[in-house]
Amino acid sequence: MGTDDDTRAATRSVSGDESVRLGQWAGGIADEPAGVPSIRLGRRWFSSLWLILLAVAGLVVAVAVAQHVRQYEWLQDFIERYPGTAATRGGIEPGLPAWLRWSHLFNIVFMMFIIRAGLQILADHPRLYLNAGSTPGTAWLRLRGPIPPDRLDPADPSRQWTAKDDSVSLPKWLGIPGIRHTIGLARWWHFTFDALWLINGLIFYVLLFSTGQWRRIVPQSWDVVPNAVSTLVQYLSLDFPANDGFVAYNGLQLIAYFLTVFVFAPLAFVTGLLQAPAIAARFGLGRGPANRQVARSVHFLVLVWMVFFIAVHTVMVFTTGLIGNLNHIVFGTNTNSYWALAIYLVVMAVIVVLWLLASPVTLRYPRMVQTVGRCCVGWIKGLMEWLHPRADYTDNDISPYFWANGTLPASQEYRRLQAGGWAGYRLRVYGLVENPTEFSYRELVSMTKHEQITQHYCIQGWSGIAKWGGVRMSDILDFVRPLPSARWVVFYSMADGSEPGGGRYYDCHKIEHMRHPMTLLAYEMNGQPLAEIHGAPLRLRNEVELGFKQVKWIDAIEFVESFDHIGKGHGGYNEDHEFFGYRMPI
Ligand SMILES: Nc1nc2c(c(=O)[nH]1)N[C@H]1C(S)=C(S)[C@@H](COP(=O)(O)O)O[C@H]1N2
Ligand SMILES: [Mo]
Repeated sequence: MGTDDDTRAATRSVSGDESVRLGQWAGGIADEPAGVPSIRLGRRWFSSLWLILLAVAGLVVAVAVAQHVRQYEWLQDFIERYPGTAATRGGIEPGLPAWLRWSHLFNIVFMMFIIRAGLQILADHPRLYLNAGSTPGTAWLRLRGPIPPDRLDPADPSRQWTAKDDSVSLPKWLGIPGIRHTIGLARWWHFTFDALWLINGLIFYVLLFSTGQWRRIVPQSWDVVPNAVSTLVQYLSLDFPANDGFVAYNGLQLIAYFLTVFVFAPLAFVTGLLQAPAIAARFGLGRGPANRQVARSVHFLVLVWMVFFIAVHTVMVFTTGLIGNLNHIVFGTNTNSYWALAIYLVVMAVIVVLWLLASPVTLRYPRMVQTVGRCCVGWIKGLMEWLHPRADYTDNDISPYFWANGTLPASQEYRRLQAGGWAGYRLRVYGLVENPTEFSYRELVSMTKHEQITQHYCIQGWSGIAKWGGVRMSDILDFVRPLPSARWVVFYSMADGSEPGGGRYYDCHKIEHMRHPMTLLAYEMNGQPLAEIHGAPLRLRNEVELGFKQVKWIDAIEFVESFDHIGKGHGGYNEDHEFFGYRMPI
């Protein structure tokens, strides 16, 4: 094979205008719009539109029933006894303080970006499961039709249905930035605004409890339940209870706010983290009830609640005295000024403009989105890279099907080596090492073999558990002896990345990770020689990082001080071309 400089030159490609263009993006992948979500009941799939129909029908029936029963005296007695808002509620200053009103405004803006980018992330693997292996055919929700069953045979690599084939696009006004397989960009939006939302939430919690305002949204006695039932009946019978929101919330509001602030918001945070390879590998949460696919499903259900909450909340603001309500949230006073409406309309106009700008700006300036995102949250992700993985899976956990991803090697050279049973294969290890070495396949296989059962976490959302067998990177390091100046380890693939002319696939890893006993150059998967689709003859396992960093079809390994001069200098092929981050423990 070629020289070191050849390998590097092959990863380089021209930059210049880097805007995302449909038709060229992600290797010219054709558009595949998301469908309306469908939900599986047993063996049949139902469009979620039925849920909307059911909800409307249910609401109409509920109104009829509520209006009917409201004529009964026992119910009128009940409502009189529990009017909706508990009478004895001391300790709350009436009105909403300024910090609360600002926090509410920031929350709207942050959540708008979080939700839209979150949908884009879902669209990159548009199926939700409960099992850790993301087994085809076991999804409970999906945004597109079934996977073509004739494309699930790993022995037929060029016809394999990859996770990338499975991704779908969203309308640009809905997802950020809408186009298919833009998860790298969507994640910067999602995580950056997550961080802002968490800071906002933390300040909100602290001020809530230090000012006594918590009493507004934390139920303090069980009479909140009958009061909530009473409120619900009053609303449904279309004879609304008095809006006393300036002073205290009714039972239904109290429960809804409490759940949103103290149950669903923390749940969103926890289920987000549970999807991270570093967290799951550290705390052994990869299988069982907290596995990534359950976390992803619950994360999605939190989104459904949030959207439902926002919709109902907005309808109630409009139908229970709009001007008064707007005065509460804009000025914090119990007044009826039209200025509140004017300010509300201006703020909403700004929000609409931000909404409409998000996708076009992202598509036009993707590198800026990556850079800003990396500054805001890259370093937080970097902290998680210090977690140590552990493997506590058993053979029983191994996934029956393991999704595949990536662009297969296309060179004659690869075919020749493959046909020769890898007899001619050489792994070149070079760069900042005392002892640059070429390892033959035979030599690698004759070194001490290690096996581990671990879980793979693709950035797109799927996961899978497999047993990997191979050589520890630490053994390779002992052999080649890195120099103190070596800080990064670059894995070059024999395969190109997805972009035509984009050059060789590669990725950089921290040298600290290479010493970990679970960092492996794997040549076996589930007790069999590695299949072509999964990276034969050699692929990397670094158990704290996402799937795209596990370079397949490894050609060479280079030790460097910095990766600025490699490819476009962002730390890997997908970092260069799809604007991923190079620190990806989450
Ligand atoms: N050379 C190369 N390695 C690659 C890729 C690729 O496109 N080219 N894709 C990565 C991605 S995105 C994932 S999720 C894993 C998938 O590994 P698998 O096909 O064995 O599941 O390989 C990674 N390694
Ligand atoms: Mo991936």
